[in-house]
Amino acid sequence: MLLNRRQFIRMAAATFAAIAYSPEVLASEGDRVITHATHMGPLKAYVRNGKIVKIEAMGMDMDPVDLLYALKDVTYSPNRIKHPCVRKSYLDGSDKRHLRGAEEFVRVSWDEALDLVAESLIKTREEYGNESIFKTTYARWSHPGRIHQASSLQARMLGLFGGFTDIVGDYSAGAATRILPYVVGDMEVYSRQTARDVVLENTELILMWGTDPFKTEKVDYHVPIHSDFEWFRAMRDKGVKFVTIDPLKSKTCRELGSEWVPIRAASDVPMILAMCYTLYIEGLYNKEFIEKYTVGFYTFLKYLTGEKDGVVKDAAWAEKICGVPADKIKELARMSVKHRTLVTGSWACQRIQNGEQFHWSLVALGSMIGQIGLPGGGLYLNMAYCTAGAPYSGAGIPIMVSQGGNPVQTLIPASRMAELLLNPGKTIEYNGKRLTYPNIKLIYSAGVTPIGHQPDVNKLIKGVRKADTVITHEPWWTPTAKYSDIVLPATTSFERNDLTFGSSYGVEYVFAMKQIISPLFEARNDYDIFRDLSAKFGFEKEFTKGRSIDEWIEWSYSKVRAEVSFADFWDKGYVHFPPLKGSRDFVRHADFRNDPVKKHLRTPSGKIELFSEKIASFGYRDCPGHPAWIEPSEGIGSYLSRKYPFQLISPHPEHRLHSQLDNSDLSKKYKISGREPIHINTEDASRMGLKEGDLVEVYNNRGKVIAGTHVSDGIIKGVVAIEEGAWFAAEDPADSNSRCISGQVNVLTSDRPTSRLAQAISANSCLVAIRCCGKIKSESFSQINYCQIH
Ligand SMILES: Nc1nc2c(c(=O)[nH]1)N[C@H]1C(S)=C(S)[C@@H](COP(=O)(O)OP(=O)(O)OC[C@H]3O[C@@H](n4cnc5c(=O)[nH]c(N)nc54)[C@H](O)[C@@H]3O)O[C@H]1N2
Ligand SMILES: Nc1nc2c(c(=O)[nH]1)N[C@H]1C(S)=C(S)[C@@H](COP(=O)(O)OP(=O)(O)OC[C@H]3O[C@@H](n4cnc5c(=O)[nH]c(N)nc54)[C@H](O)[C@@H]3O)O[C@H]1N2
Ligand SMILES: [Mo]
Repeated sequence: MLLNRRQFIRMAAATFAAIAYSPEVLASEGDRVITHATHMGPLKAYVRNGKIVKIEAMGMDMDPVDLLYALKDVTYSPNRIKHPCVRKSYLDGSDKRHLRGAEEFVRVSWDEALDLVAESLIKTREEYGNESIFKTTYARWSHPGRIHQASSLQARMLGLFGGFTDIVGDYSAGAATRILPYVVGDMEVYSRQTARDVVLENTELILMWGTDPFKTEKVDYHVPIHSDFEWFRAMRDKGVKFVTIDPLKSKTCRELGSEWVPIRAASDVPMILAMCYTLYIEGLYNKEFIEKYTVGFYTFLKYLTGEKDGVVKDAAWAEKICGVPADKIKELARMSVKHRTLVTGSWACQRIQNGEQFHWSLVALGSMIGQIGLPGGGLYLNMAYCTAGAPYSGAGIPIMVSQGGNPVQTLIPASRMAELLLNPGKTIEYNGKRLTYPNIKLIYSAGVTPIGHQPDVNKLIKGVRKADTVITHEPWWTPTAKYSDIVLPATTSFERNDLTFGSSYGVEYVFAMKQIISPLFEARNDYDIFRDLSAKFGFEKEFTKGRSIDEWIEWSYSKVRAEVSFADFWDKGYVHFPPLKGSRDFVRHADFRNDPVKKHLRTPSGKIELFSEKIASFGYRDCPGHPAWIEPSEGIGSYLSRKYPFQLISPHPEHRLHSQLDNSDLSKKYKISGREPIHINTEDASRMGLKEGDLVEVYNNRGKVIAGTHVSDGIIKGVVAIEEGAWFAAEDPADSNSRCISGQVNVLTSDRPTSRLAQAISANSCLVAIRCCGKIKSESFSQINYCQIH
């Protein structure tokens, strides 16, 4: 049945109100209690008459978070996709692809939908080859299970189908993960870090560029048990000094009572270089460390002192760019060598133009301080993600259904989706190689939301509207689903059995993720969808290996080094693993410090490279052979800043997991008149006549969004912040440059890559202006939460 838009909105609003405003139901005796585990924590669900009435954190969760409870209302959200749907003109063959996102959908049967998916894949393969099929998934944030991992299952099916164009690198730390292997022989930002106990015992000072663990460790790539918060509080209580260098006074800064050093966005490199210069000119740096463990210092020094380019990288020079007073920069440099000091930096700081230089500069500073490899000193390049200092259990993790091989070798850097779609045949440089964009004809998303995570949404939509076919598996009518042709309703994690582990680095637990409720409406598991497609293509056996889902789960558990039988594990819902002996004593780089010859780093020289011949040999102007400050084209003082005076950053959302939970009740806690808040400094706001709660239009040459003003002293002047992840909602979906009325920040961000080296996302280098938003088409507001279709 196809409801008209008005009918649907009325119906959806009624259902939503019933769910949203019902008081929290108390557990009663007859309820079934079922355990599950999620990116937000392990939980117990109380089920009455087949419906979840209450979610409770499990006891091992040391600090349960609000996100966990919101999982209940999104399960029953009115914007669940109820049936397989196909965009009208795709189905009738008139192919008005320019109307993607603006046209109604028609409900079809599962058979019809899967036939259409299979036909489009076969047609694309026959006419253009497998390279023309683009799998958009690069991260795995849809759910933490080891079996129902949409991205791996999708790759498994498409690999057997002959392959697909895939993504290389990631969004999280795309620049760092490319440059650090040349510099320290490891991606470093994903590696195990010095054990918490060692830090608690030894560290005196922690310099945190942008790090906000009290926010970002609310979630885990697997299952968080939130044990880091206690560690940070113990350090605070012991008197460890924290310094937070961040345009925003972060949640962590407030929790820990850190010293807040406000800094302009995307300008940490000058500050860090000036600290290096201070250590050099004042003779405070650790010469023995530099001699014994690094190469290239003297080349770097020529740059630092201005011998190379005539610019002395001193604190006065840095202050002009980053806004941190020169005296503060010098004071922090001096302090860093007087104490046992950890240097940390968030990944946000490298999501900027030339973001590679952030981490390279930090390594240079850490080397000059000279405490790398000492207990509680040196670098800690992951302090805010998945508890990288947790003691490790050695349990062995449940194995994942493998994604299998991909016969197509074409890999496109994660940030390049719009460019790829718009410029087939274009060649780009990437990490010492050259890549040519294939001609993408079919876009396939499962467990990911590109119209959400990708920068420059309007440009992306132009690209998406070029493709022949766009397929999406989703539980909800997300923007990515709305801009598709074939939409397949996927089950949520609560509607299927699976297993996983937590925390990511500690592996203290293996969790059963038991099915809590029956699939809602016509939703099906991604696994079953890909299995059925495999059957149509004649490789079902290869896809399933003859296993049912329950058999996969048991097989996966068999790789865990547990003494508990599968049946007992499943019955109890989890197995706990104590830390391995010695894992509480781990010191990052201690072996290298103790024996730099035998335990050399995996760099060409075996040492830390402050000058890299390899990088220099690429000849990239945007990534020279040593750490350097490169004037951004979109930054403070750039030509564009005259027109767009505010720097806009897009931190990760405190009350969402990216876009997930945007449709939950939790959003009422922070949205302003239903829009994403824009954080603006009190003086900036008063100068512009803005007050708390005002709706404004934030705009630049890429797009316009409506946001709700949040006035704050906790943000530096000249910088504004909108958290990433609000669901995109076009004021006029037929217009590909339409204003976004929900405040999706990526309408404003640029898809300019960090540099030729990493080609990574640079979303935090973004300039905008703010003005009155005028009249907003009233009816369109309801699109934010309610899909007007089917
Ligand atoms: N401006 C800006 N943009 C950013 C960032 C930034 O800092 N600034 N950060 C970036 C980073 S680091 C990341 S990792 C990305 C994250 O980008 P994404 O991984 O795309 O973000 P999510 O919103 O988590 O998307 C997961 C999607 O999977 C869906 N889903 C959930 N369960 C299932 C399931 O069982 N099956 C299927 N088929 N789908 C399911 C959810 O509804 C959701 O739409 O965002 C990036 N974007
Ligand atoms: N609640 C929640 N937690 C998450 C996620 C989520 O979506 N929600 N996403 C997860 C994922 S996929 C990732 S990759 C990590 C991301 O982790 P991060 O990249 O560390 O997270 P962000 O929130 O982008 O940034 C952290 C801090 O850096 C600051 N910052 C931004 N730009 C600059 C800058 O130019 N200089 C300085 N000095 N500071 C700056 C921000 O204001 C913020 O306080 O978080 C993970 N944790
Ligand atoms: Mo990420």
